[in-house]
Amino acid sequence: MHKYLVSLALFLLFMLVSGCARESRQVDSAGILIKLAPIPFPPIIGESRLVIQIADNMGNPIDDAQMAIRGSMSHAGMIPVLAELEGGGKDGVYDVPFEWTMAGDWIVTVDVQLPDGTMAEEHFDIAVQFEDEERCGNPGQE
Ligand SMILES: [Cu+2]
Repeated sequence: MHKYLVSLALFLLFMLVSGCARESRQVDSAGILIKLAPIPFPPIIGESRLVIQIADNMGNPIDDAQMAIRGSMSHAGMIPVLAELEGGGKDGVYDVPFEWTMAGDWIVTVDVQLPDGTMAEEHFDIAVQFEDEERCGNPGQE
């Protein structure tokens, strides 16, 4: 029952994120499904986590994926933020520490490699909110 609730909560979270992120739920040509949800949501500047869910095209969770995670923004002078896995997945879910260093519109790229060499990549558009800091990027764009 507890496990069911966790799954339900994750499902709702992913639904929530996919409503805001333009490319959050796509199956790529390799047939690997990559979902991503920032916690907390909506994300704010500072230390946070990315909950990443990896499954095959039948929906079976994949726990032994390697991942390279890179967050960037489109403006000049932005230093990309890289994140590392701290172990494997559990039921296909990976919990990755990540720091949002600026507010504004981010693109998080997740590169996945499976033990058999299969590779997949997915991009997620994520809007990070600011607390006290100024919004980065061009204010005239909005
Ligand atoms: Cu920036």
